[in-house]
Amino acid sequence: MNTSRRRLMQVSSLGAVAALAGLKGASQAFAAGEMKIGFIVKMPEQAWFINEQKAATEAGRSGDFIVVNLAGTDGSAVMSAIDNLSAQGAKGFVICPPDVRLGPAIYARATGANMKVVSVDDQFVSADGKPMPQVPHLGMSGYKIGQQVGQTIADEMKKRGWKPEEVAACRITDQELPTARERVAGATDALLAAGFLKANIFDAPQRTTDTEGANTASSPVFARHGTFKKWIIYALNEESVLGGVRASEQFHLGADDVIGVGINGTGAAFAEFSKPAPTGFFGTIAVSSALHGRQSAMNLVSWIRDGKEPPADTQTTGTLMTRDNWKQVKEQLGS
Ligand code: FCA
Repeated sequence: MNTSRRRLMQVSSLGAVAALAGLKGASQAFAAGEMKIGFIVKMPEQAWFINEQKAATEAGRSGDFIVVNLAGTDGSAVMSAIDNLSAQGAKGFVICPPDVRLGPAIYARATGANMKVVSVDDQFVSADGKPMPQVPHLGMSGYKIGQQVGQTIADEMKKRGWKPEEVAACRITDQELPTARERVAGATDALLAAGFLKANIFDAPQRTTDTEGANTASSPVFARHGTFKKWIIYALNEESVLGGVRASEQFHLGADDVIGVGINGTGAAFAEFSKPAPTGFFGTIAVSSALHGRQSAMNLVSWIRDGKEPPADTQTTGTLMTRDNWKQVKEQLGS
C-alpha cells in the first residue's frame, strides 16, 4: 500500500472509530495502521529469501502492517539491522540468522529494545546447542524433506539401472548448521536404506550455503575420486547442489552420469530446468518460500497485536519438482 493510500485508510478508520467509540479507540486504530516489523535474512541475494521478503511485504499490504526488509549477512549486520528497526519504532522482526549460534545475542538485543522475535528457516540454538524455546520458529521439516531427496535419488538410480558399487555420492555438508545436518542426514538415511554403499559417500564441507561455497567444496571430491564415473549429489539446498553439478561438469560428467537433487524450488532451479538440454541437476524438493515469508510475518504480527504467541515450531513439507513438472509445482506453491 502506498503512503497516501495508507494515510487515507488511517484517516477513514479514525473517523469511523471516533464516531463509534470515542477518541481512545481512535488512537488505537491509528497505532495499528502504523505497525512496523522487520524481516532480516542471512542471504538477501538468494531467491528463497527474496521470495520470503516479498511475500511478507505483500501480507503487510493486506494485513495493514509495514515490513522493513533488511540483510543480516553476519553478526554485526544483524545487530545494526536490529538497532535500525528499533530506531524506526518497529515492534519486532522475523529473522533467518547468518549463524544460528547468534541466537542468544539476537534475542537479548531484541528484548532489550522491546521487540518480539521469531525465526524462520534456521532455528536459533542456545549455548547448550538446543533450540531456544523463547523464540517461535517456522521452518522445513528438514529430516523428512532430506528423506525425500534420498528417495528421489534412489528411485532415479534404479530407473537408470545403476549398480551401487559403481556409484559415488558427493555429499555437500555444513556441520555447524542444524538445518543442513538434518536435511543431509535424512537424505543419507534414505539412500542407505535403499542399498547405497556407505563407503562410496564422500563429504564436501561447504563454508557458505550457496552455489559458490558448494562448488569450491565439491571440486576436490571429484578430483580425488576420479575412478567413479557415476555420481549423485545432495546438500541442504538446490543452490549448493548446483554448485556440485557445476563442479562435476568440469570433470566431464554430464546429465547421464549425475543425479543431483536439491531442496527449495526457487529461481535457481527454474533457471536450470529452463535450459534447452537436461543437466546433472535432476530435481529439487520444493517448499513454499512464499508461505514461509507470509506465515512467519503474520505469526509475529498477531503476537504483537493480539498477544497470541505463535506455535513453538511449525514444520512445512515439500513436493518433488523436476524438469517435467516444475511449472505446475511452482504454480501450486505460489512461489
Ligand atoms: C536454509 C537454506 C536456504 C533455505 C532455507 C529454508 O536457510 O540456507 O537455502 O533452504 O533454509
